[in-house]
Amino acid sequence: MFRYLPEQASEVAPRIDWLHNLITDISVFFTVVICGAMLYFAFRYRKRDGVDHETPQIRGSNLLEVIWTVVPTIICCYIAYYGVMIYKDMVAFKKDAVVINAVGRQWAWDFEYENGKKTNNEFAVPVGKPVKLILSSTDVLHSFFIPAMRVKKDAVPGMFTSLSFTPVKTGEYTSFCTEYCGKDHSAMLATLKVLPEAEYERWLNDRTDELLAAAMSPVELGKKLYAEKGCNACHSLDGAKIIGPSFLKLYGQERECESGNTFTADEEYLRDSILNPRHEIVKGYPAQLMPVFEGQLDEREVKGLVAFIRSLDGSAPVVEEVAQEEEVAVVDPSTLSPEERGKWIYENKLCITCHTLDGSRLVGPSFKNAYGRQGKLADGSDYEANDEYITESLRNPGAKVVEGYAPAMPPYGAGQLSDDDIAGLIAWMKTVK
Ligand code: HEC
Ligand code: HEC
Ligand SMILES: [Cu+2]
Repeated sequence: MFRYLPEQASEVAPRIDWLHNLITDISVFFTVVICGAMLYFAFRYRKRDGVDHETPQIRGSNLLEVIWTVVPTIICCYIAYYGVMIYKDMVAFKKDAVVINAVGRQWAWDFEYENGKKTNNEFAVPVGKPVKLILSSTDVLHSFFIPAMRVKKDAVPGMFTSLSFTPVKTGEYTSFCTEYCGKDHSAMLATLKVLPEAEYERWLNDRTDELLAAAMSPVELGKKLYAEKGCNACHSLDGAKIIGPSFLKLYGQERECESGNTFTADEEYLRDSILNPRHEIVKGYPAQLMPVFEGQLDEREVKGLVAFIRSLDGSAPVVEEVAQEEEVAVVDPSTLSPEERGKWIYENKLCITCHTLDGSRLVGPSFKNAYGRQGKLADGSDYEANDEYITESLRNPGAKVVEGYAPAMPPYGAGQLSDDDIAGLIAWMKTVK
Protein backbone atom coordinates (compact mmCIF):
# COMPACT_ATOMS: atom_id res chain seq x y z
CA MET A 1 0.00 0.00 0.00
CA PHE A 2 1.16 3.58 -0.66
CA ARG A 3 4.17 2.81 -2.84
CA TYR A 4 5.60 6.15 -3.91
CA LEU A 5 9.38 5.79 -3.54
CA PRO A 6 11.75 6.78 -6.36
CA GLU A 7 13.68 4.34 -8.54
CA GLN A 8 15.92 1.89 -6.67
CA ALA A 9 19.36 2.53 -8.12
CA SER A 10 21.70 1.51 -5.32
CA GLU A 11 22.47 -1.73 -3.57
CA VAL A 12 20.85 -0.80 -0.28
CA ALA A 13 17.74 0.74 -1.84
CA PRO A 14 15.59 -2.42 -1.85
CA ARG A 15 16.30 -3.07 1.84
CA ILE A 16 15.65 0.52 2.84
CA ASP A 17 12.43 0.51 0.87
CA TRP A 18 11.34 -2.77 2.38
CA LEU A 19 11.74 -1.34 5.87
CA HIS A 20 10.13 1.94 4.86
CA ASN A 21 7.17 0.13 3.39
CA LEU A 22 6.88 -2.12 6.43
CA ILE A 23 6.69 0.93 8.71
CA THR A 24 4.13 2.57 6.42
CA ASP A 25 2.01 -0.57 6.31
CA ILE A 26 2.08 -1.03 10.08
CA SER A 27 1.15 2.63 10.55
CA VAL A 28 -1.71 2.34 8.09
CA PHE A 29 -2.89 -0.87 9.72
CA PHE A 30 -2.99 0.64 13.21
CA THR A 31 -4.52 3.89 11.98
CA VAL A 32 -7.35 1.93 10.39
CA VAL A 33 -7.82 -0.36 13.41
CA ILE A 34 -7.73 2.42 16.01
CA CYS A 35 -9.81 4.96 14.09
CA GLY A 36 -12.16 2.19 12.96
CA ALA A 37 -12.72 1.01 16.54
CA MET A 38 -13.21 4.59 17.68
CA LEU A 39 -15.83 5.29 15.02
CA TYR A 40 -17.50 1.96 15.59
CA PHE A 41 -17.81 2.54 19.35
CA ALA A 42 -18.98 6.12 18.84
CA PHE A 43 -21.75 4.80 16.64
CA ARG A 44 -22.55 1.68 18.62
CA TYR A 45 -22.89 3.46 21.97
CA ARG A 46 -24.39 6.72 20.77
CA LYS A 47 -27.27 8.35 22.67
CA ARG A 48 -30.44 6.78 21.27
CA ASP A 49 -34.13 7.71 21.74
CA GLY A 50 -33.04 10.60 23.97
CA VAL A 51 -31.87 8.07 26.58
CA ASP A 52 -28.34 7.40 27.84
CA HIS A 53 -27.72 3.64 27.69
CA GLU A 54 -25.34 2.35 30.20
CA THR A 55 -22.26 0.65 28.72
CA PRO A 56 -20.73 -2.49 30.11
CA GLN A 57 -17.66 -1.48 32.18
CA ILE A 58 -14.52 -3.56 31.70
CA ARG A 59 -11.95 -3.03 34.39
CA GLY A 60 -8.42 -4.30 33.84
CA SER A 61 -7.32 -7.22 31.67
CA ASN A 62 -3.83 -8.59 32.16
CA LEU A 63 -4.01 -10.50 28.92
CA LEU A 64 -4.83 -7.36 26.92
CA GLU A 65 -2.10 -5.36 28.68
CA VAL A 66 0.48 -8.01 27.91
CA ILE A 67 -0.54 -8.23 24.26
CA TRP A 68 -0.46 -4.51 23.56
CA THR A 69 2.84 -4.10 25.35
CA VAL A 70 4.68 -7.10 24.01
CA VAL A 71 3.55 -7.00 20.38
CA PRO A 72 4.51 -3.35 19.72
CA THR A 73 7.79 -3.87 21.59
CA ILE A 74 8.72 -6.77 19.33
CA ILE A 75 7.75 -4.79 16.23
CA CYS A 76 9.78 -1.76 17.34
CA CYS A 77 12.81 -3.87 18.27
CA TYR A 78 12.67 -5.58 14.91
CA ILE A 79 12.49 -2.24 13.05
CA ALA A 80 15.37 -0.83 15.08
CA TYR A 81 17.49 -3.94 14.54
CA TYR A 82 16.86 -4.09 10.82
CA GLY A 83 17.51 -0.34 10.48
CA VAL A 84 20.81 -0.57 12.34
CA MET A 85 21.90 -3.48 10.13
CA ILE A 86 21.26 -1.44 6.96
CA TYR A 87 22.96 1.61 8.42
CA LYS A 88 25.98 -0.46 9.38
CA ASP A 89 26.36 -1.63 5.77
CA MET A 90 25.92 1.89 4.48
CA VAL A 91 28.67 3.38 6.60
CA ALA A 92 31.03 0.39 6.40
CA PHE A 93 34.50 1.42 5.30
CA LYS A 94 35.17 0.18 1.76
CA LYS A 95 38.77 0.22 0.80
CA ASP A 96 38.29 -0.10 -2.95
CA ALA A 97 35.72 2.69 -3.19
CA VAL A 98 35.90 5.35 -5.89
CA VAL A 99 36.60 8.48 -3.84
CA ILE A 100 35.16 11.78 -5.04
CA ASN A 101 35.35 15.11 -3.26
CA ALA A 102 32.14 17.12 -3.35
CA VAL A 103 32.24 20.70 -2.16
CA GLY A 104 29.01 22.62 -1.64
CA ARG A 105 28.82 26.37 -1.96
CA GLN A 106 26.02 28.85 -2.53
CA TRP A 107 24.61 27.50 -4.87
CA ALA A 108 26.51 24.78 -6.67
CA TRP A 109 28.44 21.57 -6.11
CA ASP A 110 32.07 21.16 -7.22
CA PHE A 111 33.43 17.68 -7.70
CA GLU A 112 37.05 16.62 -7.80
CA TYR A 113 38.38 13.17 -8.69
CA GLU A 114 41.57 11.52 -7.57
CA ASN A 115 43.19 12.06 -10.97
CA GLY A 116 42.50 15.80 -10.69
CA LYS A 117 39.48 15.93 -12.96
CA LYS A 118 37.10 18.65 -11.81
CA THR A 119 33.46 19.15 -12.67
CA ASN A 120 30.60 21.42 -11.61
CA ASN A 121 27.11 20.23 -10.82
CA GLU A 122 27.68 16.99 -12.66
CA PHE A 123 29.60 13.88 -11.73
CA ALA A 124 29.92 10.35 -12.98
CA VAL A 125 30.51 7.03 -11.24
CA PRO A 126 31.02 3.47 -12.50
CA VAL A 127 28.15 1.06 -12.08
CA GLY A 128 28.54 -1.77 -9.57
CA LYS A 129 31.43 -0.25 -7.64
CA PRO A 130 31.25 1.35 -4.20
CA VAL A 131 31.48 5.13 -4.33
CA LYS A 132 32.48 7.37 -1.47
CA LEU A 133 31.73 11.07 -1.55
CA ILE A 134 33.75 13.25 0.79
CA LEU A 135 31.55 16.24 1.52
CA SER A 136 32.55 19.69 2.67
CA SER A 137 31.23 23.21 2.36
CA THR A 138 32.86 26.59 1.80
CA ASP A 139 30.11 28.72 3.29
CA VAL A 140 27.02 27.45 5.09
CA LEU A 141 25.42 24.10 5.85
CA HIS A 142 24.34 22.15 2.80
CA SER A 143 23.08 18.62 2.56
CA PHE A 144 23.68 16.20 -0.26
CA PHE A 145 20.76 13.97 -1.12
CA ILE A 146 20.48 11.46 -3.97
CA PRO A 147 16.99 10.00 -3.67
CA ALA A 148 17.56 7.19 -6.16
CA MET A 149 20.56 5.98 -4.11
CA ARG A 150 18.74 6.52 -0.79
CA VAL A 151 21.65 8.46 0.69
CA LYS A 152 21.76 11.86 2.33
CA LYS A 153 24.37 13.65 4.37
CA ASP A 154 25.11 17.17 5.56
CA ALA A 155 28.03 19.14 4.14
CA VAL A 156 29.42 21.21 6.99
CA PRO A 157 31.90 24.09 6.75
CA GLY A 158 35.18 23.22 8.44
CA MET A 159 34.77 19.46 8.49
CA PHE A 160 34.56 16.42 6.25
CA THR A 161 31.57 14.15 6.21
CA SER A 162 31.14 11.24 3.88
CA LEU A 163 28.51 9.24 2.14
CA SER A 164 28.77 5.85 0.43
CA PHE A 165 26.66 3.95 -2.01
CA THR A 166 26.99 1.28 -4.66
CA PRO A 167 25.03 2.12 -7.80
CA VAL A 168 23.51 -0.91 -9.51
CA LYS A 169 21.83 0.72 -12.52
CA THR A 170 23.21 2.94 -15.23
CA GLY A 171 21.39 6.15 -15.92
CA GLU A 172 21.10 9.77 -14.87
CA TYR A 173 19.93 10.75 -11.42
CA THR A 174 19.46 14.08 -9.72
CA SER A 175 20.88 15.11 -6.37
CA PHE A 176 19.32 17.82 -4.27
CA CYS A 177 20.51 20.11 -1.53
CA THR A 178 18.21 19.41 1.41
CA GLU A 179 19.41 22.09 3.79
CA TYR A 180 17.79 25.48 3.36
CA CYS A 181 20.98 27.35 2.47
CA GLY A 182 19.74 30.61 0.98
CA LYS A 183 17.88 32.09 -1.91
CA ASP A 184 18.77 29.61 -4.66
CA HIS A 185 18.79 26.57 -2.43
CA SER A 186 16.16 24.85 -4.55
CA ALA A 187 18.29 25.26 -7.68
CA MET A 188 21.30 23.60 -6.07
CA LEU A 189 20.97 20.44 -8.10
CA ALA A 190 23.60 18.13 -9.52
CA THR A 191 23.38 15.35 -12.07
CA LEU A 192 24.81 11.97 -11.25
CA LYS A 193 25.69 9.82 -14.26
CA VAL A 194 26.10 6.13 -13.55
CA LEU A 195 28.13 4.71 -16.44
CA PRO A 196 29.40 1.28 -17.45
CA GLU A 197 32.97 0.79 -16.25
CA ALA A 198 34.68 1.37 -19.63
CA GLU A 199 32.65 4.46 -20.37
CA TYR A 200 33.40 5.79 -16.91
CA GLU A 201 37.15 5.35 -17.47
CA ARG A 202 36.85 7.27 -20.70
CA TRP A 203 34.84 10.00 -19.02
CA LEU A 204 37.33 10.19 -16.16
CA ASN A 205 40.29 10.51 -18.50
CA ASP A 206 38.59 12.92 -20.86
CA ARG A 207 40.17 16.17 -19.75
CA THR A 208 39.06 17.96 -22.92
CA ASP A 209 37.25 20.66 -20.96
CA GLU A 210 40.30 21.40 -18.89
CA LEU A 211 42.59 21.37 -21.94
CA LEU A 212 40.17 23.70 -23.65
CA ALA A 213 40.25 25.94 -20.59
CA ALA A 214 44.04 25.82 -20.70
CA ALA A 215 43.96 27.01 -24.30
CA MET A 216 41.52 29.86 -23.60
CA SER A 217 42.47 33.50 -23.36
CA PRO A 218 42.05 34.96 -19.85
CA VAL A 219 38.90 36.87 -20.86
CA GLU A 220 37.31 33.77 -22.36
CA LEU A 221 38.21 31.76 -19.30
CA GLY A 222 36.78 34.47 -17.04
CA LYS A 223 33.56 34.49 -19.01
CA LYS A 224 33.25 30.75 -18.72
CA LEU A 225 33.93 30.84 -14.97
CA TYR A 226 31.45 33.68 -14.52
CA ALA A 227 28.71 31.24 -15.52
CA GLU A 228 30.25 28.07 -14.14
CA LYS A 229 31.11 29.35 -10.68
CA GLY A 230 27.72 30.95 -10.28
CA CYS A 231 28.85 34.61 -10.22
CA ASN A 232 25.94 35.22 -12.60
CA ALA A 233 23.47 34.47 -9.82
CA CYS A 234 24.50 37.67 -8.03
CA HIS A 235 26.36 39.87 -10.53
CA SER A 236 24.80 41.07 -13.76
CA LEU A 237 26.66 42.19 -16.86
CA ASP A 238 24.15 44.83 -17.91
CA GLY A 239 24.31 47.26 -15.01
CA ALA A 240 21.32 45.80 -13.14
CA LYS A 241 21.73 45.20 -9.41
CA ILE A 242 20.87 41.61 -8.54
CA ILE A 243 22.35 40.69 -5.17
CA GLY A 244 25.81 42.09 -5.69
CA PRO A 245 26.95 45.03 -7.82
CA SER A 246 26.90 44.63 -11.61
CA PHE A 247 30.24 43.94 -13.30
CA LEU A 248 29.46 46.41 -16.08
CA LYS A 249 32.03 49.22 -16.07
CA LEU A 250 33.16 48.14 -12.59
CA TYR A 251 36.84 48.21 -13.49
CA GLY A 252 38.40 51.55 -12.61
CA GLN A 253 35.46 52.83 -10.57
CA GLU A 254 35.86 54.43 -7.16
CA ARG A 255 34.42 52.04 -4.58
CA GLU A 256 33.23 53.15 -1.18
CA CYS A 257 33.20 50.39 1.42
CA GLU A 258 31.29 49.94 4.66
CA SER A 259 34.54 50.37 6.57
CA GLY A 260 34.79 53.93 5.26
CA ASN A 261 37.78 53.06 3.06
CA THR A 262 37.66 53.90 -0.60
CA PHE A 263 39.36 51.96 -3.36
CA THR A 264 39.82 52.16 -7.06
CA ALA A 265 38.53 48.93 -8.54
CA ASP A 266 41.87 47.83 -9.95
CA GLU A 267 43.28 44.33 -10.36
CA GLU A 268 44.31 44.00 -6.73
CA TYR A 269 40.95 45.23 -5.44
CA LEU A 270 39.06 42.82 -7.71
CA ARG A 271 41.31 39.94 -6.74
CA ASP A 272 40.77 40.61 -3.06
CA SER A 273 37.00 41.05 -3.56
CA ILE A 274 36.83 37.62 -5.18
CA LEU A 275 39.10 35.69 -2.84
CA ASN A 276 38.28 37.42 0.46
CA PRO A 277 34.90 39.10 0.07
CA ARG A 278 34.58 39.50 3.86
CA HIS A 279 37.52 41.90 3.89
CA GLU A 280 35.81 44.98 2.55
CA ILE A 281 32.09 45.21 1.93
CA VAL A 282 30.85 47.49 -0.81
CA LYS A 283 28.65 50.20 0.70
CA GLY A 284 24.95 49.46 0.45
CA TYR A 285 25.39 45.72 -0.05
CA PRO A 286 24.88 42.87 2.40
CA ALA A 287 27.98 41.48 4.07
CA GLN A 288 28.56 37.73 4.37
CA LEU A 289 26.60 36.95 1.24
CA MET A 290 29.27 36.48 -1.35
CA PRO A 291 30.93 33.07 -1.04
CA VAL A 292 34.64 33.03 -0.24
CA PHE A 293 36.50 31.85 -3.33
CA GLU A 294 39.85 31.51 -1.61
CA GLY A 295 41.00 27.96 -2.37
CA GLN A 296 38.26 27.53 -4.99
CA LEU A 297 40.02 29.30 -7.84
CA ASP A 298 43.61 28.99 -8.96
CA GLU A 299 45.75 31.96 -9.97
CA ARG A 300 44.94 31.59 -13.63
CA GLU A 301 41.24 31.52 -12.95
CA VAL A 302 41.37 34.62 -10.77
CA LYS A 303 43.34 36.41 -13.48
CA GLY A 304 40.75 35.29 -16.01
CA LEU A 305 37.87 36.65 -13.93
CA VAL A 306 39.67 39.94 -13.39
CA ALA A 307 40.42 40.19 -17.12
CA PHE A 308 36.79 39.42 -17.90
CA ILE A 309 35.54 42.14 -15.51
CA ARG A 310 38.08 44.55 -17.02
CA SER A 311 36.75 43.76 -20.49
CA LEU A 312 33.24 44.86 -19.50
CA ASP A 313 33.76 48.52 -20.28
CA GLY A 314 30.41 48.85 -22.00
CA SER A 315 31.82 48.75 -25.53
CA ALA A 316 30.47 45.31 -26.39
CA PRO A 317 27.07 43.76 -25.70
CA VAL A 318 28.47 40.90 -23.63
CA VAL A 319 25.12 39.80 -22.28
CA GLU A 320 23.84 38.76 -25.68
CA GLU A 321 27.03 36.91 -26.40
CA VAL A 322 26.89 34.89 -23.21
CA ALA A 323 23.27 34.02 -23.81
CA GLN A 324 23.86 33.02 -27.40
CA GLU A 325 26.77 30.80 -26.64
CA GLU A 326 24.49 28.27 -25.02
CA GLU A 327 22.52 27.84 -28.21
CA VAL A 328 25.31 27.07 -30.65
CA ALA A 329 23.89 24.79 -33.31
CA VAL A 330 24.98 21.25 -32.64
CA VAL A 331 26.67 19.71 -35.64
CA ASP A 332 26.43 15.99 -35.99
CA PRO A 333 29.79 15.16 -37.59
CA SER A 334 28.62 11.74 -38.74
CA THR A 335 26.38 13.46 -41.31
CA LEU A 336 29.38 15.09 -43.00
CA SER A 337 31.54 13.70 -45.78
CA PRO A 338 34.77 12.03 -44.53
CA GLU A 339 36.94 15.07 -45.40
CA GLU A 340 34.53 17.54 -43.83
CA ARG A 341 34.21 15.31 -40.83
CA GLY A 342 37.98 15.25 -40.39
CA LYS A 343 38.15 19.02 -40.61
CA TRP A 344 35.31 19.37 -38.11
CA ILE A 345 37.15 17.10 -35.67
CA TYR A 346 40.36 19.05 -36.14
CA GLU A 347 38.54 22.25 -35.21
CA ASN A 348 36.36 20.85 -32.45
CA LYS A 349 38.41 18.19 -30.70
CA LEU A 350 41.30 20.39 -29.69
CA CYS A 351 43.71 19.22 -32.42
CA ILE A 352 43.73 22.85 -33.55
CA THR A 353 45.23 24.01 -30.25
CA CYS A 354 48.36 21.91 -30.81
CA HIS A 355 48.65 21.28 -34.58
CA THR A 356 48.79 24.00 -37.26
CA LEU A 357 47.97 23.62 -40.95
CA ASP A 358 50.59 26.03 -42.26
CA GLY A 359 53.76 24.12 -41.47
CA SER A 360 54.60 26.05 -38.31
CA ARG A 361 55.28 24.22 -35.09
CA LEU A 362 52.95 24.57 -32.11
CA VAL A 363 52.82 21.98 -29.34
CA GLY A 364 52.81 19.16 -31.91
CA PRO A 365 54.01 18.88 -35.51
CA SER A 366 52.03 20.73 -38.20
CA PHE A 367 49.52 18.73 -40.23
CA LYS A 368 50.80 20.30 -43.45
CA ASN A 369 52.01 17.42 -45.67
CA ALA A 370 51.85 15.23 -42.58
CA TYR A 371 50.20 12.30 -44.32
CA GLY A 372 52.88 9.99 -45.69
CA ARG A 373 55.65 11.98 -44.02
CA GLN A 374 58.71 9.96 -43.05
CA GLY A 375 60.67 10.85 -39.95
CA LYS A 376 62.27 9.67 -36.78
CA LEU A 377 60.77 8.76 -33.45
CA ALA A 378 62.22 9.71 -30.07
CA ASP A 379 63.65 6.20 -29.72
CA GLY A 380 65.61 6.64 -32.94
CA SER A 381 63.50 4.36 -35.15
CA ASP A 382 61.99 5.48 -38.47
CA TYR A 383 58.31 5.91 -39.14
CA GLU A 384 56.01 6.69 -42.00
CA ALA A 385 52.75 8.51 -41.28
CA ASN A 386 50.37 5.97 -42.82
CA ASP A 387 46.83 5.09 -41.70
CA GLU A 388 48.02 2.69 -39.07
CA TYR A 389 50.56 5.11 -37.61
CA ILE A 390 48.04 7.96 -37.44
CA THR A 391 45.48 5.73 -35.77
CA GLU A 392 48.03 4.70 -33.19
CA SER A 393 49.09 8.33 -32.69
CA LEU A 394 45.52 9.06 -31.66
CA ARG A 395 44.64 6.00 -29.65
CA ASN A 396 47.94 5.60 -27.90
CA PRO A 397 50.14 8.65 -28.52
CA GLY A 398 52.63 7.66 -25.83
CA ALA A 399 53.68 4.56 -27.79
CA LYS A 400 55.40 6.41 -30.63
CA VAL A 401 56.59 9.92 -29.90
CA VAL A 402 57.99 12.02 -32.73
CA GLU A 403 61.59 13.05 -32.23
CA GLY A 404 61.96 16.53 -30.82
CA TYR A 405 58.47 16.73 -29.32
CA ALA A 406 57.21 16.28 -25.80
CA PRO A 407 54.80 13.38 -25.24
CA ALA A 408 52.05 15.97 -24.69
CA MET A 409 49.34 14.62 -26.91
CA PRO A 410 46.29 13.32 -25.00
CA PRO A 411 44.97 9.87 -25.95
CA TYR A 412 41.65 9.84 -27.83
CA GLY A 413 39.66 6.77 -26.83
CA ALA A 414 36.73 5.33 -28.74
CA GLY A 415 34.42 7.56 -26.71
CA GLN A 416 35.98 10.70 -28.13
CA LEU A 417 36.78 9.56 -31.66
CA SER A 418 35.14 6.59 -33.35
CA ASP A 419 36.90 4.56 -36.02
CA ASP A 420 34.85 6.45 -38.60
CA ASP A 421 36.02 9.74 -37.10
CA ILE A 422 39.61 8.60 -37.53
CA ALA A 423 38.95 7.50 -41.11
CA GLY A 424 37.57 11.00 -41.71
CA LEU A 425 40.61 12.61 -40.11
CA ILE A 426 42.94 10.57 -42.30
CA ALA A 427 40.95 11.40 -45.44
CA TRP A 428 41.11 15.07 -44.52
CA MET A 429 44.81 15.01 -43.55
CA LYS A 430 45.63 13.72 -47.02
CA THR A 431 44.17 16.98 -48.38
CA VAL A 432 46.22 19.25 -46.11
CA LYS A 433 49.14 20.23 -48.33
C1 HEC B 1 25.65 34.78 -3.44
C2 HEC B 1 25.88 35.94 -4.22
C3 HEC B 1 27.25 36.17 -4.82
C4 HEC B 1 27.97 35.34 -5.63
C5 HEC B 1 27.63 33.90 -6.07
C6 HEC B 1 29.15 36.06 -6.03
N1 HEC B 1 29.13 37.31 -5.47
FE1 HEC B 1 30.50 38.78 -5.73
N2 HEC B 1 29.49 39.99 -4.43
C7 HEC B 1 28.29 39.69 -3.83
C8 HEC B 1 27.88 40.79 -2.98
C9 HEC B 1 26.62 40.84 -2.13
C10 HEC B 1 28.88 41.78 -3.10
C11 HEC B 1 28.92 43.16 -2.40
C12 HEC B 1 29.32 43.01 -0.97
C13 HEC B 1 30.78 42.66 -0.81
O1 HEC B 1 31.63 43.49 -1.16
O2 HEC B 1 31.07 41.56 -0.34
C14 HEC B 1 29.88 41.23 -4.02
C15 HEC B 1 31.04 41.91 -4.41
C16 HEC B 1 31.90 41.48 -5.42
C17 HEC B 1 32.97 42.27 -5.98
C18 HEC B 1 33.30 43.70 -5.61
C19 HEC B 1 32.32 44.49 -6.47
C20 HEC B 1 32.38 45.96 -6.35
O3 HEC B 1 31.43 46.58 -6.91
O4 HEC B 1 33.29 46.53 -5.78
C21 HEC B 1 33.57 41.51 -6.94
C22 HEC B 1 34.74 41.89 -7.84
C23 HEC B 1 32.89 40.24 -6.97
N3 HEC B 1 31.86 40.26 -6.04
C24 HEC B 1 33.21 39.19 -7.82
C25 HEC B 1 32.57 37.96 -7.84
C26 HEC B 1 32.95 36.85 -8.68
C27 HEC B 1 34.09 36.88 -9.68
C28 HEC B 1 32.10 35.83 -8.40
C29 HEC B 1 32.13 34.41 -8.99
C30 HEC B 1 33.40 33.73 -8.98
C31 HEC B 1 31.17 36.30 -7.39
N4 HEC B 1 31.48 37.59 -7.07
C32 HEC B 1 30.12 35.54 -6.87
C33 HEC B 1 27.57 38.52 -3.99
C34 HEC B 1 27.98 37.41 -4.72
C1 HEC C 1 47.75 19.06 -26.17
C2 HEC C 1 48.31 19.10 -27.52
C3 HEC C 1 47.80 18.14 -28.59
C4 HEC C 1 46.48 17.92 -28.98
C5 HEC C 1 45.22 18.52 -28.37
C6 HEC C 1 46.54 17.01 -30.10
N1 HEC C 1 47.83 16.67 -30.34
FE1 HEC C 1 48.49 15.44 -31.82
N2 HEC C 1 50.40 15.63 -31.14
C7 HEC C 1 50.82 16.46 -30.10
C8 HEC C 1 52.26 16.31 -29.91
C9 HEC C 1 53.09 17.04 -28.84
C10 HEC C 1 52.70 15.39 -30.88
C11 HEC C 1 54.13 14.90 -31.09
C12 HEC C 1 54.54 13.89 -30.07
C13 HEC C 1 53.93 12.56 -30.32
O1 HEC C 1 54.11 12.00 -31.40
O2 HEC C 1 53.22 12.07 -29.41
C14 HEC C 1 51.51 14.97 -31.62
C15 HEC C 1 51.51 14.06 -32.68
C16 HEC C 1 50.44 13.78 -33.48
C17 HEC C 1 50.50 12.96 -34.67
C18 HEC C 1 51.74 12.32 -35.25
C19 HEC C 1 52.30 13.47 -36.08
C20 HEC C 1 53.51 13.18 -36.91
O3 HEC C 1 53.94 14.15 -37.58
O4 HEC C 1 54.04 12.09 -36.88
C21 HEC C 1 49.22 12.95 -35.22
C22 HEC C 1 48.77 12.25 -36.49
C23 HEC C 1 48.39 13.75 -34.35
N3 HEC C 1 49.14 14.24 -33.31
C24 HEC C 1 47.03 13.98 -34.57
C25 HEC C 1 46.22 14.68 -33.72
C26 HEC C 1 44.80 14.84 -33.90
C27 HEC C 1 44.00 14.31 -35.08
C28 HEC C 1 44.36 15.53 -32.83
C29 HEC C 1 42.90 15.91 -32.53
C30 HEC C 1 41.95 14.82 -32.58
C31 HEC C 1 45.48 15.85 -31.97
N4 HEC C 1 46.59 15.31 -32.54
C32 HEC C 1 45.42 16.58 -30.80
C33 HEC C 1 50.02 17.29 -29.36
C34 HEC C 1 48.63 17.35 -29.44
CU1 LIG D 1 22.71 24.09 -0.27
